Amino acid sequence: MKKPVRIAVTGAAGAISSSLLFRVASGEMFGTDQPVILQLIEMPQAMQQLRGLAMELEDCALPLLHTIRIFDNPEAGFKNAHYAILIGARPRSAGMERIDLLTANAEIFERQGKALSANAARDVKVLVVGNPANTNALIASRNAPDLSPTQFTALTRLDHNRAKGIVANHLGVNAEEVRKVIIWGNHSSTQYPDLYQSKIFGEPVIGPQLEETFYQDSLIPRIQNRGSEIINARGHSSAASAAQAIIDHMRDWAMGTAENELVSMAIVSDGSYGIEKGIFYSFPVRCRYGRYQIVTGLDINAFSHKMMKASEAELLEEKASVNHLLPKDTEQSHYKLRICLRSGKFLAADGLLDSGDPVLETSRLL
Ligand code: NAX
Repeated sequence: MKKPVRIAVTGAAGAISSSLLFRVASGEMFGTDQPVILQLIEMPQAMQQLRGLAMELEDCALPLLHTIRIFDNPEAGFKNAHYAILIGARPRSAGMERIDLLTANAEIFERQGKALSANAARDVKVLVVGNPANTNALIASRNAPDLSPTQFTALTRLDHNRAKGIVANHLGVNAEEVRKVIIWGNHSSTQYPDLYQSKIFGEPVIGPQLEETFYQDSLIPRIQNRGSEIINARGHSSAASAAQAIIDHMRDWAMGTAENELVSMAIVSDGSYGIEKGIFYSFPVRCRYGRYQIVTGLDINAFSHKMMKASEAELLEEKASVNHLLPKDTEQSHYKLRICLRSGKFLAADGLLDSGDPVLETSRLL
């Protein structure tokens, strides 16, 4: 039996976490031979509810669940964590402007970034789910001077999975057959679901299987607005599908992407595809050995370029509105990734990449 890994989860009593934790403790994230220690973090007023959830977990008598601990603060909750899943965030309330939402969340993620930096395992892998996820990841990362920016990611896998699922359903194929879908940019309605690189049974999706005007005029807005479509239909935001996306994101990051496939992760931009450095932007990546690399050299047409830039513009605007909360002393580490991180060179050179996809040569640790 392996040594247990410590998984910290914030917003642990909430809807997404309630779908997630039982599956993590059953081995769906890191495998059925990997015991887990769950470090569950909530607001002080939600501790009673969290205690109830912890009791239910205990009552499952799951063989892989080594320990459950509950915390009302991130400093103790992140202690020695190998993985940190940051779901808890301030929801938008009536009359709240977008800037108020950004600022309210900035305070939460500033504290959590500092707490991770001071307390988590040195190789912690962080996934930010709480919205606005990309900018929350930026704030956490900029407030974590003792960790690498590449240890922080934000969730766009739900958008990625949505695109795959919707296309598969539309064309009557299994979702697994829809390969190389990409989500570029922000986890918001400016995200760009790119199917120009996608293949089904080795054939391009756009053109032979899906008419381009239908893709641009109907399918893209449908994927971009899927979150609202779900809220309108069920009265609550996505929970089970978000949990699935979290499992997929963390599993692939830790254990590698499937053969001949890529996935979408929001990560700190290193300037690839002309995207401004230092923002958290969703790119196509491949993971190996617990690290990720951007898939580079893809053909970007004029339509894609315009869509990618629109989402970048939104992220730059979000960054500008929280700029005063981003410490200056971590700015350089977010702009000079290529200098501080080299592990990908080994990865690209070791001959284990299994397809002709070009990958970034100098990549990142983790
Ligand atoms: P819930 O309101 O059900 O749960 C959130 C929980 O977080 C609550 O129990 C709350 O007490 C807790 N919380 C709030 N601030 C906290 C803090 N500072 N420390 C610890 N816990 C804290 O929301 P849920 O449906 O679980 O969604 C959580 C977040 O995920 C929201 O921000 C939501 O917008 C975001 N989502 C992001 C997605 C993505 O793809 N990136 C998709 C799903 C989801 O919409």
